[in-house]
Amino acid sequence: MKDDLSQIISKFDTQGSIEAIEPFGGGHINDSFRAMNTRSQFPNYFLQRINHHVFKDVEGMMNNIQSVTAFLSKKYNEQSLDEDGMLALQIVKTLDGALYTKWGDSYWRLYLLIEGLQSIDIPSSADIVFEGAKGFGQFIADLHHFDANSLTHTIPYFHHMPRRLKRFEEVVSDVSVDKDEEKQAIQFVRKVGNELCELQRLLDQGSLPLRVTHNDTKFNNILFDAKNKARCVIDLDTVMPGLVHYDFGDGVRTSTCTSDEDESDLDKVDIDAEFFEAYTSGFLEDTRGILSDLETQTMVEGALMMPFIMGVRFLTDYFEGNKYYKTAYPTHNLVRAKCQLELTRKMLARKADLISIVKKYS
Ligand code: ADP
Ligand code: GN1
Ligand code: MG
Repeated sequence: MKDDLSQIISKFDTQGSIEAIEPFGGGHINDSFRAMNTRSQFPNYFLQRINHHVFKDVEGMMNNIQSVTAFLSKKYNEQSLDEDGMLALQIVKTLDGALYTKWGDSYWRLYLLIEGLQSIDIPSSADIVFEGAKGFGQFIADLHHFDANSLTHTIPYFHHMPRRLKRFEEVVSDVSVDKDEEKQAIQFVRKVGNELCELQRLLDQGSLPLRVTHNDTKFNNILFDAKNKARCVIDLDTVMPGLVHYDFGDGVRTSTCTSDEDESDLDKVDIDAEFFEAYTSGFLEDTRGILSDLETQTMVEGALMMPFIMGVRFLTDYFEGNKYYKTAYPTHNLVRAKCQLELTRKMLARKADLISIVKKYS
């Protein structure tokens, strides 16, 4: 593998000489590596194997990322020489000028490693939540004038709740459900599923606009500097037309929950109201001016739908034999699903409070 990695990186237009390539980052989908230069005047790099079972149109996805990062770079360069300003990811092309390379059966891409910035898995303060949310909101506002129709749908129907439920039912009908915890999770999905399809109904009837959204605003998909300012939105594989609610909701799911995504003790899973307020105020800071009344009025639907859709997706993958997500143990997806469904349940119980918090900042 080490030799392969050196050979793979040699296909890209790098500067200096790479001395070490080490695994880096812990997402559920791609495999990431940090490639360090021997000489400090040259950049370090971030190498990724793209999961082409998940992202079937690698070319389309890389074209999306290239056009979005080029648009953002131009904007940020023109804006000011502000040292604390936002940065855009920068793709390093291959020696042939391509956006990725193929090695055996796998696909690889390279970015510049952004020095001095780091991701935060679980924020430790409301200030950090605010800053991250502000960064994700700014990403949407900065892409407000980018033509959403020019983007490929890198995963078709990614957040289409009714289709996710349909697939879930197909998979469940093919397996034997033995354990009580499995039965309870299925029951809960069936109980609230229809209610949580509200955003798709509004989208289908043309009441909500499609925007350029990130669609995977897990809190560790934004990098922070040493002063805890959010500086760069990363993991752009799913940037495509979507609802603003998805980006609001996934950030809420991953930064305002009192537990990890895969907490097995469900008593520890809840929403932290102070963090929710911080996320809401940060997210709306730059988006407030561009959103319609209905978008803000229905924003909480995103916060409810995102943990739910994750619960459904984890549970589906569990019953399908853990094919999609990386897992650490056989019931990992079941544990993740139960945690996300519990978060949904607790949030549904506090829906009215969450709506009034959003109203306060709208
Ligand atoms: P995944 O799809 O596996 O979540 P990411 O693209 O989010 O992959 O990268 C994994 C982690 O690597 C991120 O959470 C972040 O800590 C780090 N990272 C990603 N891109 C860069 C970059 N260009 N510079 C520095 N760190 C990065
Ligand atoms: C995956 O790649 P990563 O870990 O940032 C997934 C998201 C889920 C997330 C759950 C393409 O994101 O949709 O929210 O896991 N990405 C894809 O942790 O399916
Ligand atoms: Mg990520």
